[in-house]
Amino acid sequence: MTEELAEVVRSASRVAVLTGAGISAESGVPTFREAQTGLWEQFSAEDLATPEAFHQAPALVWTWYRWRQALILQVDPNPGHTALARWQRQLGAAGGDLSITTQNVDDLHERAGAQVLAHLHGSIFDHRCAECSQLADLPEPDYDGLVLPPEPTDPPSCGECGGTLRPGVVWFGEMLPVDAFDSAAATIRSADLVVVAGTSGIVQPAASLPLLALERGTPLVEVNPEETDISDAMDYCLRGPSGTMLPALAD
Ligand code: BJW
Repeated sequence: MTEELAEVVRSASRVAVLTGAGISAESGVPTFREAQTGLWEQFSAEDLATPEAFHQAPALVWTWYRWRQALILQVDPNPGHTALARWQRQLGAAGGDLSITTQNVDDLHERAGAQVLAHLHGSIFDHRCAECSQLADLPEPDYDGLVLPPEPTDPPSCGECGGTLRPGVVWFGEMLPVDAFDSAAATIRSADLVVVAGTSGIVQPAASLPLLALERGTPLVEVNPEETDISDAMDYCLRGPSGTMLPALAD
């Protein structure tokens, strides 16, 4: 990290962070656009995360989400998550603020001790009826997400209307939760530093959020081992894994 960036970070008291799948990669959660393994290697995540896929093959899509839940439950936050949680506490104690907006449906920021302002694409642990939208509590999956690919099983039925339960995530073609998106946009507009970590910057409208920083010339930092679709807009690019780069940035 350059001395110039270190000074930008030292002088920032309102920091807005946008995270994506890459921040959970070092915990063992596959990113969205990498090839899948095992039972799932014949499918792309992009093809499974759609209302059309759920309509055509509900058992397959449901079981994929239950398998991912099981996997997430078995992994731990990594140093990238804990660095953000620490930075959030430190800024908060000093009268500043660090907001975390994530595209991830996992709960690893929360388990690292951070407060998340917005889960733009929902939570993999929420469930609701695909027909009447009634929320439903379900037990955790009872198989090993790291090892055993289960046989596809049908999604359960809604206790209210008998409709089909679905994961509480945002699929392609669906609207993001408006409140979550608006809060994220507001914190980016009022930030004095914006950090974008572990996202390919491909999926809209989340990918456009950091670009709101350009309105006021707020410094933008990208943390990603690879160049992304939004790298050109960045003032600083830290090319490396977030488990190494975020502690270096925050501490
Ligand atoms: C590391 C690392 C390490 C690796 N450290 N980094 C133009 C304008 C507006 C909308 C559209 C548009 N064109 C098309 C659209 C529609 C669509 C869209 O954006 N499609 C694109 C494919 C082009 N968007 C939508 O449909 C959204 N809704 C919407 O726009 O509503 C209005 C509308 C309705 C109808 C028609 C048109 C508009 C909804 C998007 C919902 C996205 N949902 C998913 C699934 C969530 C549930 C689930 O998890 O199953 O969200 S898709 C998937 O992508 C998931 C992710 O949150 C999201 C973003 O992915 P992310 O996080 O960036 O991950 P990856 O895998 O792409 O990248 C990982 C990165 O990590 C890489 O860069 C690595 O290098 C890096 N990395 N290791 C740091 N150790």
